[in-house]
Amino acid sequence: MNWKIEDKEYKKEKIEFIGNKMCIGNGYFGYRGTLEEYGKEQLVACTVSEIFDDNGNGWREPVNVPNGLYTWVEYEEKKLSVLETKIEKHVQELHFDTGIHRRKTVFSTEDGQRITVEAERFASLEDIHLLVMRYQVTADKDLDIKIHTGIDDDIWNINGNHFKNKEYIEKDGVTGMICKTIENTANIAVAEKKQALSPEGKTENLKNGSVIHVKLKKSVPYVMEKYIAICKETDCTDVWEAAVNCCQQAEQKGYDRLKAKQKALWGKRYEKLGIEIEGDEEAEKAVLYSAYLLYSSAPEHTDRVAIPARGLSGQVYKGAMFWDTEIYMLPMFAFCDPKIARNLVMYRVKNLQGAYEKASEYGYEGAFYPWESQETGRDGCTHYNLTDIFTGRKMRTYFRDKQIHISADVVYGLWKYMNVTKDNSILKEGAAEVILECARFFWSYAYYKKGKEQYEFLDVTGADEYHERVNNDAYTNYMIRLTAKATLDVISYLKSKEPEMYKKVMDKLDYWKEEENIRDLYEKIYLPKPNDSLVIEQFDGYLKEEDLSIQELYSRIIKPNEYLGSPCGLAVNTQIIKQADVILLLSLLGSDFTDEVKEKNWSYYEPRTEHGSSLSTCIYALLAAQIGKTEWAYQYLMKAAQIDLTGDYKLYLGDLYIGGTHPAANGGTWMVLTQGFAGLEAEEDGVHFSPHLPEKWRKLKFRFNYGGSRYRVEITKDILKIIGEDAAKELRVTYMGNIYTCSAGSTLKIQMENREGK
Ligand code: IFM
Repeated sequence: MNWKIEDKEYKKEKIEFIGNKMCIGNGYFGYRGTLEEYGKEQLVACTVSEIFDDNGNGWREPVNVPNGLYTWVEYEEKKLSVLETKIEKHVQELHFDTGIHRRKTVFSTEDGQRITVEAERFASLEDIHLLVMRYQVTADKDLDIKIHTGIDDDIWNINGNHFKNKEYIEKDGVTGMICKTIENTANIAVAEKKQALSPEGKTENLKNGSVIHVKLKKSVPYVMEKYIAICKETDCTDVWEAAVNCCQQAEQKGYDRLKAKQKALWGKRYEKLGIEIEGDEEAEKAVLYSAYLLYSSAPEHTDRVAIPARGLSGQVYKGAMFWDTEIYMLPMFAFCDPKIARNLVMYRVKNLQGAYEKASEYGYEGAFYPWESQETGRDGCTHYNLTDIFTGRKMRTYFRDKQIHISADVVYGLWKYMNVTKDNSILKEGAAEVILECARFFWSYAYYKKGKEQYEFLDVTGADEYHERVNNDAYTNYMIRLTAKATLDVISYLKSKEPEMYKKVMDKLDYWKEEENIRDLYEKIYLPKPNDSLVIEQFDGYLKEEDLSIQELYSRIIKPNEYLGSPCGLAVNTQIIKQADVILLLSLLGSDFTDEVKEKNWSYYEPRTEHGSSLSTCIYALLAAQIGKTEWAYQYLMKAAQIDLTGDYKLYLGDLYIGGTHPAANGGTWMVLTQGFAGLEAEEDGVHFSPHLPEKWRKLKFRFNYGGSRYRVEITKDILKIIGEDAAKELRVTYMGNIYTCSAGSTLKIQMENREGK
C-alpha cells in the first residue's frame, strides 16, 4: 500500500486544510502541516496537550507554543516563500506509516536562479518532548544565501496571546525560551539545538534565532538539522533543564537513529491494529490514515488528559475532551492498545471532582460530567456558545446544561473498557465511584411520572444537537438504563469479590439506600419503543415535527454558515437532525433490538440526517454494516474514513471556526471495520462475530485484544479465521448463535454461510 498523502500544488486557499491533513503529533504535542517559512497568518500551530489558559479575551483554550521549526531562505534580500516567490515545483507529503512530513519546493528567483528547499520533520514517539527537522537547500549555481532559523514567538492563537512573559536563555549551544501562561503561570520551555552538516556557514546569533550565511556550491546541498524540545511543567520539574537535556540527547543520537526509531515505533502501532483490506487499496489507505490521525493525538504517556475533539491540530472546541472519546475513540484502543485505553478512561476517573461540582452547580447530586472537559475536569463550555450571524448577538445554547447523556457515556466507556480488557483494577482506582455517582446524578435528575409509574428524563439534549431541551430522548434514556445496570453489576461484583472495598465505597459514598433507588430507576425507566412502523421516536413529539427533505431545508437558508439548530435555527421545528441519535443507540446497544427494527430506523432517519457533525457518518456506516446493508455501509465508511483527506466537513457554526482533524470520525472508522463489517463484539465471556464484507473486499484482516490476549482475524466471503497469537486462555467465540472455542495459540476456522450483503 502507498502510505503517502501528497499535495503537489501550492494554493493559498488550501493552507488551512493542508495544515490539518498533514498534521503530525505524538500525544504530547501536535504540529500542523504548515511550511517552515509560514507564520501565524498561515495558522502555524504547535499545540500542546494539558496546558490551558484563559487570557480574558474569550474562552480557555490549549496553548500554542512558539514555533521551533521556523526557518526560511533569504536570497538577494528577499525571503523565499511559497506565499510570494515564483514556484517551479512544489510537493508536500505526509508519510503516515512513520509520521514524517516532507516538503520540496523549487523556487525560481527574480534573477532566474533555481533554489530548492527540502525539509523533513517528525514528532518523536521515542521522546515525546522532541520535534526534529532536517532542512536542506540546493542551488544549480554557486550562490550566496542566508538561512534564517529560530523559534518564532509571534504565534497564532484563536483568543490571542497566552504568555505573560518570556525569558530567552542560552546554555551549552541550546537556545530557547521559557514562557509563562497568563492564568496559572505555568512554565513551558521551547529550546533548539542546531547542527549544520556540510558545508559550514557563518552564524550570526539573534535574540531567538540566528542567520546563517552560506556560500552554496552548485548542486551541493547545505544541510542543517534542528532538535527542538518542548517541555511543560506538568511533567518536567525544571522545564529548561529538561529541554536542554532533550536537545543534547537528541543531537547525540543523531537524526538518522531517531528516524529509524520513529519508523519502528509507528510500525508497532500499525502491527497492533493489523489492518489489511485485500481488494480495496483506497479503503485500506483511508482507514489506516484515520488510525494515524487518532494515534497522533493519543496520550500514551499520561492519564491527565484524553483526546480533544480536534485532536492536537489546534485550539478548536477549546481543545476540550468530549463524549467523542468514550463512544468513538475508546473502542479502537480498548481492543488494540489497552494501555492507551486505560489512560483515556482514567482521565474521567481522575476528574470526578469536576463532575461533582457541575452536578451541584445545577442543583443535582452525584456526577454530571462536562460537555467540554479540560485538564481540570471542569466544563469549558460557555452558556453563550454561538453567535447569531444575522444579529451578531450571542445565543444562549444548552450544550453545557442539558447534555446529561455525557455521564452515561462516561459509564459506557468504563464498562466497555472492562468488558474488553477484563481489567477490573480500575474499579479500585476510582471507577466504581464514578459509575455509582453517575447513576446517582440520574436518579436526582429523574422525574417520576405518577399514573404511568415510570421515570422520565425531561428537558435534555440528546446526541442530535439541533433539538435542544426535549423530553425523553431515546439515546439518553437507554444509556441511563445502562448506567443503572452497570451500577447494580458493580455493586454485586464488589459485594461478592471485594467485600472490603464494597463496604468502603458504600460507606464513603453513603450509598446504602441509593442502591434501591437505582434498582427502581433501572426497572422503571421509560424507554421509547418502536411504534407500529417500528420507528423509535427520537424524543417526545419528534414525529409530529415538520417532515421535509434536507434539500427543502437548505433552500430556506438565507446566509452561508447560518446555524441550523437551537434556539432558532431552521432545523429546530423539523425532523431534520444534525447527527446519528437513534441510530447511535441501535448500533451501540444492538442486542436490545431486532435487525428489522434497526433496518426500519436506519431507513427512516437516514434521509433526515444532515451529518452536520463529523460524529455521524461513521455511525450510519456502523449500523448499516451490522445489519448487512453493506453497500450503504461502504459509502458511509468512505465518507467517515476520508473526512480529513477530502475536507468535506463544516468549517463554521455561525461565526465559530470548527476546522481541524476529526478523531471521533477516525475512531468511528475503526469501529465500522471491526464492529461493523466483521461484527466483532465483546461479550461477558467471549466475543461475537457477524461478518458482512463489502462486495469488492476479498479479505479483511485485523487484530484485537480480549481479556489480555491478542488475536488475529482474517475474514473472506466464506471463512472466518481467528488466530490466538499470544493467547493465554481459550477464547469463546459466538457466530450465528453457535459457540466455538479458539484454543490458546491455535487457529479457529469457521465456514460461514452465504453472507452476501444487501
Ligand atoms: O461532541 C460533539 C457533538 O456531538 C457534536 N458537535 C461537536 C462535538 C465535538 O466533536
